[in-house]
Amino acid sequence: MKCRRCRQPAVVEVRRHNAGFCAACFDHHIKGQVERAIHDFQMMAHDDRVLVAVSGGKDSLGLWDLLGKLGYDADGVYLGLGIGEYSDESGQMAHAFADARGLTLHHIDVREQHGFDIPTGAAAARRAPCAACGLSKRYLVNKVAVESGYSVVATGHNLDDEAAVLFGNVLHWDVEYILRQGPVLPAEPGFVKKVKPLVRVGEREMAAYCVLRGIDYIVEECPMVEGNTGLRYKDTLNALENASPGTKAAFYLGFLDRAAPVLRAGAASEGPGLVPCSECGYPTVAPADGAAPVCAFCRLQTRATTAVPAPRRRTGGLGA
Ligand code: Q46
Ligand code: ZN
Repeated sequence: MKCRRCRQPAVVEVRRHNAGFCAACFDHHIKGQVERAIHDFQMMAHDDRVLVAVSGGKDSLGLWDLLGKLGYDADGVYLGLGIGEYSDESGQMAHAFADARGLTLHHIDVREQHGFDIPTGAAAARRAPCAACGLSKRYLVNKVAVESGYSVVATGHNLDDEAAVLFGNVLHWDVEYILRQGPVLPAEPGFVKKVKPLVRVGEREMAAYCVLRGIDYIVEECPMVEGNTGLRYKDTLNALENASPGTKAAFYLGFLDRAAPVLRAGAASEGPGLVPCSECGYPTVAPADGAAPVCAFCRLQTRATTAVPAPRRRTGGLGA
């Protein structure tokens, strides 16, 4: 197979585009997809201060690399979730990437700073680990962004991730989530703008991008992902994609282009009113019963720390 752009031998095949690329032209292709997403959805400008949520995986490290190449002023934030060796290794990957390039990486150790880690905290609070983890990540990354003056938070959600989430939301007709699903969440008081510049790039493409760029990333999945329904949706979409390349992009990008505007036009314009959390001051939904408002993270932290035994010794050596 020859490179679509320069006719040299191809090293990567992108079936969705029915094309092969040599290493240099693949790099050009991925950069173009990210630039197009940033432009089409008005994600950020060159005078924005961008904070990349870095997990040590291919998507977030590849994204950080791409934003730098595209000339954006982007720092990173890594959250130590306390998920055993997975966290130790992913933290090392994130720090090695930042150190090699002289980039700024904020490091938040959830246990040291908030008194619980995800496995024990989720169990103590009787929450599914991924639910406790997801809400902690959203809260803590936003907190770092607000407190350090960033104007945009960028996450490494790719086309496969977003298509799987949309698929799940459609299967259950979770209209509220469908209305909020998009590559940009605008800023609101207490919340920094959130963007997903990889929505036009598939998971395999990001892995190939990192390999060709020599970016070391953690290949192992988080051990807590097992049983996560999102994985089943990804498997189903992969089967459809294998039979008919381009299905995922048609589903998700078609939703953004044609379905989302119609749904939003027909939706009630106002979301629930937000009030400051009585414990941390960040916005949260006002309780209907008139009780003191407490945000989901503060509730989780209280329940997790009340029942958690003495802190476990950390095995990694990644201080702030
Ligand atoms: S890190 Fe956290 Fe993921 Fe692990 S516990 Fe679940 S949500 S699977 S991206
Ligand atoms: Zn709070």
